[in-house]
Amino acid sequence: MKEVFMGRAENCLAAPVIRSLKARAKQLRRHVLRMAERVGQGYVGQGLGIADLLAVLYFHEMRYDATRLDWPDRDRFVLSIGHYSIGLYAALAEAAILPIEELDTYGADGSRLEMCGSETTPGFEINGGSLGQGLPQAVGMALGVRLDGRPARIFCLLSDGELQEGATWEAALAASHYRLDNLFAFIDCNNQQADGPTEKVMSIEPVEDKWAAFGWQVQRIDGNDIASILAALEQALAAQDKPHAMVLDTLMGKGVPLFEQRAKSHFIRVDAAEWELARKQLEESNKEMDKNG
Ligand SMILES: Cc1ncc(C[n+]2csc(CCOP(=O)(O)OP(=O)(O)O)c2C)c(N)n1
Ligand SMILES: [Mg+2]
Repeated sequence: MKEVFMGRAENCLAAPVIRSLKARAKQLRRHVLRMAERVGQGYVGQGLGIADLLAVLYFHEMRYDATRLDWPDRDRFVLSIGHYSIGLYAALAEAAILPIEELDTYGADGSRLEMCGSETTPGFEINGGSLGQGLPQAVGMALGVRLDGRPARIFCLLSDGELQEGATWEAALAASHYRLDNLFAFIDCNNQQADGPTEKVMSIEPVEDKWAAFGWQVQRIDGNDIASILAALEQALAAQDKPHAMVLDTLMGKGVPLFEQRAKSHFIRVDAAEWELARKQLEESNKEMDKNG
């Protein structure tokens, strides 16, 4: 096992890089299904929807040491949306930060893998649960590592629902004021939140214009397309003096049509008989994605 994951191949858009990241994303999705199946429920749609971004960050871009999680120069992944933890557990297990077998304890009493993750879990930088708290903390970290003269970057994942939280925008203002170009915010625009489609609950569009008006470098991409994520990261890394926002259009439940088509997919309960179909559908769509390069 490689101790320090230094990230970034020379030519990041090379076909072998994309192929291997797709294989990682596939594996993350398998872990997500396995975790949720044991408890029969969970934030499955979010885990499946964000697998492509997590594959790129954990297996291409971020620098970290799986054996030394407090390495001061590590890149930080800040999960603002604690309920997306199922996806992060999958990535941490693939990255050898958590034992793979521990995934079987997801959501169980006494487990370190709570449905809404917290910093007592190895690899978690902050506590999750209260929406709108992640970006403010990520701003503090970005400022802190810069003041310490460290090369670390901060990658923060937030949701479209969190754009309805005032604290998110206060943090956005501060980040551009301090020209935090070591800060990368990924906004998962799955157009879903607990009470239904985001556009119906409280519209947040036009999202890019809002981040641009707050002084951020902005891109909007298909968040389920690994090549697009890689290309957007390249552009963000080349842009200086501004924090970077990447607006990701993603599909909740990506890869499992049974879940993609659920009207209310924020927290899903799945009948015991449906899991086999879900697993089958994931393998079929994995094959389809392979065929499409
Ligand atoms: C401050 C705060 N307000 C309300 C909640 C309850 N809550 C939990 S998840 C959620 C939906 C947020 O939207 P989003 O993260 O986009 O949901 P998803 O895409 O996962 O369905 C809400 C309102 C919370 N956890 N924290
Ligand atoms: Mg959402």
